[in-house]
Amino acid sequence: MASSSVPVYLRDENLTQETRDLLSSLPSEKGWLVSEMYQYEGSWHTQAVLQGVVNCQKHFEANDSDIILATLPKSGTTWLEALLFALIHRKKFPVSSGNHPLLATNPHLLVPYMEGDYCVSPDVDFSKLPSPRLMQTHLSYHSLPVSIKSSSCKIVYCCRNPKDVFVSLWHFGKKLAPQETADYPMEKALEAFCQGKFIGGPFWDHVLEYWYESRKNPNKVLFVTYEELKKQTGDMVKRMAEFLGCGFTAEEEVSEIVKLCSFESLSKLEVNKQGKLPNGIETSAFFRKGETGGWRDTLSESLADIIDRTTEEKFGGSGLKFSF
Ligand code: PAP
Repeated sequence: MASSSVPVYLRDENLTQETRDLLSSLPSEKGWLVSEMYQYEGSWHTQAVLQGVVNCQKHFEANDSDIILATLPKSGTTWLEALLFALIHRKKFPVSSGNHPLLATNPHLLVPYMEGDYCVSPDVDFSKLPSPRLMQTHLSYHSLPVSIKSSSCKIVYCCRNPKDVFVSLWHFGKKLAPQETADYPMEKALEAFCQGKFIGGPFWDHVLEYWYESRKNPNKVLFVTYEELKKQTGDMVKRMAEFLGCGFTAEEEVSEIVKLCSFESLSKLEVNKQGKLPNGIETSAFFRKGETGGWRDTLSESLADIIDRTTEEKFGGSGLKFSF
């Protein structure tokens, strides 16, 4: 696959014998965007990410002060990385200073992707991160490293309307790997998404598990949605700050953080227009439209209905609803 346009973390290279042995025992499926996906602890991963998941589970040691951002891909990761980074480090990096790290660095480089970093090696050093450490994961709650659950570290979980998640993924895949996705019809990709056979999926199990955990243990897990963040960004930033123990004082302004991290501001920065991540992905791929309900210009009503029906079936009785 050396000539593939698929980025390194989605390719199946540099696997250890231990990973190869594990892979041979797992259910596998041909995936959209990747040649093969494997089901581990209920979720679907590429070979490379699976190696990262296992390394992360074995070697990551959480500190009590750590903050973990958990999301499914395309659910608001980049935005939340920026908002959380800006709010927890606002004393160290004043937003009004004119040289805030977010102005010169893509959020993915300020907030490490845990299982992504562990893909390459079991020896990952997060000790140089500014304190409190902020890291990001796409892992399901039950697959998180034990120390995240046993320590007092906090988890912020963000989910997004599944139709927008699917559409965002669809365009991301097309941009990333035009050759590999060219002959794959949307109907087939959507069917796989609804069956949970998508990288990081199943969508519904991932969301529900964090939803129930947040209700059981509201001091440990804060559950937010992309849609409520869009509607009332300032209030949500304040709520996240309270949850993380660094609430805003009456005099402090939240609006500067909201503005700095907005789609309009971040997407216009040179670093997010022209940059590349070390894994080869162009930073512009993380900024497309940044809207709620944007699925309408890509999904037909009948395809949207399939996702709606699946959502109703899976979320029935949970109290969770998406209005877009
Ligand atoms: P990732 O999980 O692969 O890192 P993630 O950041 O969750 O991706 O998803 C990208 C989506 O968030 C894109 O949505 P779209 O395709 O529907 O447009 C992207 O535009 C959107 N996004 C990125 N930054 C922001 C932001 N600052 N505010 C709102 N939405 C954003």
